[in-house]
Formats: sequence, C-alpha cells, structure tokens
Amino acid sequence: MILVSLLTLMLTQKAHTQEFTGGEGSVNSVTGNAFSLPAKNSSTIHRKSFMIGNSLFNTNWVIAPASVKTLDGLGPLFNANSCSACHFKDGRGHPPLEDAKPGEIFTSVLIRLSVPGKDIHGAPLDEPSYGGQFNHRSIIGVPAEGDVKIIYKETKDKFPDGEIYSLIKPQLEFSKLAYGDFQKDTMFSVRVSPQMIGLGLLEAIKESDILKKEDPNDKDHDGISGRANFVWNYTKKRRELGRFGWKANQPDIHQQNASAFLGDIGITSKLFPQQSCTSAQLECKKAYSESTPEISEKDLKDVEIYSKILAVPIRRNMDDADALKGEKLFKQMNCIACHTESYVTGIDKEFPENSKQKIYPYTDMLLHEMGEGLADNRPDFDATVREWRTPPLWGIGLFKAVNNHTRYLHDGRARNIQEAILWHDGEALSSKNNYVQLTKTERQQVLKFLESL
Ligand code: HEC
Ligand code: HEC
Ligand SMILES: [Ca+2]
Ligand SMILES: [Ca+2]
Ligand SMILES: [Ca+2]
Repeated sequence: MILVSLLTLMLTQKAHTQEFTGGEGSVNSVTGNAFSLPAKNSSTIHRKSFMIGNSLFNTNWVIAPASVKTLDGLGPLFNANSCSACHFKDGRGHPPLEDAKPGEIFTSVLIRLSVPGKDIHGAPLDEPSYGGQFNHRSIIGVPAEGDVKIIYKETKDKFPDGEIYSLIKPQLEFSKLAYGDFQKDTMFSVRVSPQMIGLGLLEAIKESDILKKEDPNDKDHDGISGRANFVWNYTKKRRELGRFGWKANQPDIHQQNASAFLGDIGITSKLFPQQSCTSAQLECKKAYSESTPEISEKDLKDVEIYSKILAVPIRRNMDDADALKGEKLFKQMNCIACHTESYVTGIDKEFPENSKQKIYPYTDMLLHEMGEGLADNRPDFDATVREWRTPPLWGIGLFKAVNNHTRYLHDGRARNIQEAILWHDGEALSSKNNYVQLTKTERQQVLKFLESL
C-alpha cells in the first residue's frame, strides 16, 4: 500500500516536472498574454527591471530631437519603431498574411542582405548600398530603401493514405529601390521574429551540453550531423558559440538586443555607436544625430533583464491520451535527435532564476542541413545556406492565442505545424518520412502533442 502510493507520488512528480517546460519559472497561462509574464521564480529586483524593460520594449521611438531625450533617435533608416511592433505580445511574427492591408506589409519580418565573402570577424559582408538589412522605412528627408513583397509558389503532394496537402514557398519581389540596383550577387534571407520566451534559460544551457551533441561528420551514421555556429562577440572580442537568431548568429541576448536596436529601429548604443548608413545613403549620413548613444547602458540592461526572464508557459493536455501518444511517436520518429527534449541549465550568477533549471525546450541549439527547399542561399558566420538552428518548440501551440496566426519556420511559410514538418528535408528527411508514413490518426496525435507545448 505504502509502496503503491509512493510509486504514484513518484509518477505524478515526474509528470509534474515535464509540465513545467520552462523550469520553476514556468507560468500557467493560455491567454493573449501567455508570453508576456515574468518568470514565476524571478527576484523582486529583476521584476523591477522587468517592468522598465517591458515599457522600453513597447516604446515607440521618435525622431530626434524630441522633448523626451531618452526615447528619441528613431532611424534614419529603420523597420519598425518599437521592439514589440515585430515581437508583438512577445510572440511570433508572420509574413504578410493573405488579408494584409498595404500598410501592414512586413510588420514582423526582416530581410538580411549580404554579398559573398566574410569580414575579419567571419560575419557576412554587407551589400554595399543597402547594408546588412533591408530597411523599408525612414525618417522625413531620408529615402527609405524601397518596397518589397512576398509572392508564393504552391506545390501539391499527398500522403500514402491519399490525403492531399499543399506547401507554399516564398519569393521576394523588390520595387522602388532608392539606392540603385542591388549588387549582382546579393543574397537575401527572410526571417520572422521568434517568440521571446525562455531566452535566459537557453542562454544558461551549458556550452559543453550543446557541443557534446555535435557530430559534424556523422560518425554514428544516423544521417544527422549538427554543428555549432561560432560567431563574433563584440564585447569580448572573440568568437563564441552562437545561440540566438534562426542561424544562431548571435552569442547572447545583450548583443542580440543591441543589434536589434540599431538594425531594426536605428537606435545606437555603447556597443554599436554608429548609425548604419552606407556610403550610398548620403541623406542618412547627414541626418541629425546626438553624439551620445541613443539608448543608455542602463536602459539596454533593463531590456536585457526583461528578455531574459520572460517565462515559458506550462505544457497543456498532460493527461490527454492522444497528446501522450503523439509524444511517443515524436520520440519514435527521432524528432528528438535535433529537438532535444531536456537539459538542466548551468549557473548564471546574475540570474539565479535561470540557473539549475530542468527545462524542456526541444532544441539542441545546433545547426542542421535542412535541404534545398528551406535554403536561403545566404551563409551566416559558419552556417551554410541550407543550415538552420533547431528552434525550441516550447510555446508553439500558443501562437494562435498570442498572435492570432499559425505560421511557422524561419520565414513563416508553413501555414500550420504539419506544413512545418513536411518542409523538413536534408538531415531531417528520415524523420519527415516517418511522419508521412503515419496513419491520419497518428499524425493528429503528433500535432496534438506539439500543440500542447
Ligand atoms: C523588424 C522586426 C523586428 C524588430 C523591430 C525587432 N526584432 Fe527582434 N527579431 C526579429 C527577427 C526577424 C529575428 C530573427 C533574426 C535572425 O534570425 O537573424 C529577431 C530575433 C530577436 C531575438 C533572438 C530570439 C531568438 O529566439 O533567437 C531577440 C532576443 C530579439 N529579437 C530582441 C529584440 C529587441 C530587444 C528588439 C527591440 C530593440 C527587437 N528584437 C526588435 C525581428 C525584429
Ligand atoms: C535534423 C534535425 C531535425 C529533425 C530530425 C527534426 N527537426 Fe524540426 N526543425 C529543425 C530545424 C533546423 C527547424 C527550423 C527550420 C527552418 O525554420 O527553416 C525545425 C523546425 C520545426 C518546426 C517549426 C518550429 C517553429 O518554431 O517554426 C516544427 C513544428 C518541427 N520542427 C517539428 C519536428 C518534428 C515533428 C520532427 C520529427 C518528425 C522534427 N521536427 C525533426 C530540425 C529538425
Ligand atoms: Ca538613430
Ligand atoms: Ca539597410
Ligand atoms: Ca550523427
């Protein structure tokens, strides 16, 4: 009797941990604010910074000089005037949807640009006239870089059981280019904004735990390699493991945020003090600019703290038989070869809330060759054109609740979770084939599991 109740206790405790995808900081919410809450276990002092960081994340930056000096400096070239314009409700962005009005075009997508070659740090080389990012907006007096839209090519296929599916592949169409044609061999990469949850936990995963899963030459012959990206850390002035961005091209949240401030909004910081105007962009260079960085170190720090304690919502449907069967299939199909189930994070002295946490992010944080269909034809540090970082799957069932859409993958081409799976190729081909071979009921069980994350 005692043994039985002990066993039940152990079992419920195990289920309990698994439910807390983001460790002790996980929150219980399925509403539109599910991605916007501070980690449950975060300190009082961090919660204070969280409030300030939250307001800076939602601030609409304005053209300088303005009356509130701390919140001006927008542009000259930019994509949006706030972080939350793209990371709406700290959630996932999407390409222009079918019913988008002209003004809504590209509200949460950006296009990285480069030409062949690398700079001294191994970073991609900027396109000479447009820089490293296409900025479709600008302040008065400075020409915006141009317009762009996405058009889709549809292909149809069917499962062995006869069910038909279709996939759409995006193509870019630029117009009104203000600074001449792109250099002939320019490479473009379309990327949607990722959800902001659990980032501090991902940063706290021990580097050794990530690197030990690398298998660049596929020595174990399972068809899956997995490589780390090594990228430039501008503070430490050395190459470091890349963790953030769709190609793991940023080493940490601090640098990711500072580069977002500059690249996406036009806000300079101590780390990136120069406005990004190319030599072809004369009006941009001449535009009014304050001599000091446009965001202070303190404000940047508060945005960092905010970004590092946004909580992961708990998993739902923990006792739903179909979701649990789907979880089993997920493992059987070897999806976990890349979507690594769990870690215990290392120690982040500044963030005890993110330290020693058992988390279930479903990512190995490594790059994988995903085939020609997903290739963006633009390398990024060590990441090749076909390589992408395995994205964490926590929270993917909540995009509908938070952002009112269900677009997935780096450019948001997948219109639902199933389409995201069907795009898997390259190293993930045999997993994809396993999925295709499932019965319709089993496919629905897999989706039910993923939607419970
Ligand atoms: C124009 C849209 C846009 C704006 C504005 C924007 N972001 Fe992003 N953000 C993105 C995209 C797209 C990515 C993925 C970039 C990549 O893969 O290279 C990203 C990535 C990130 C990441 C890494 C997330 C991950 O899972 O790897 C963080 C953190 C982030 N942004 C923070 C910010 C902050 C802070 C601001 C405001 C200063 C901001 N972003 C403004 C579009 C945007
Ligand atoms: C070889 C590594 C690998 C394997 C195996 C793999 N994935 Fe992925 N998965 C990725 C990568 C990399 C991406 C991102 C690709 C992109 O955005 O272009 C991804 C993206 C996804 C996404 C979309 C996530 C998002 O945030 O948009 C889902 C859902 C997904 N995978 C589910 C699965 C399932 C289910 C399986 C097993 C049938 C599987 N994956 C097997 C590497 C893998
Ligand atoms: Ca500026
Ligand atoms: Ca630009
Ligand atoms: Ca292998």
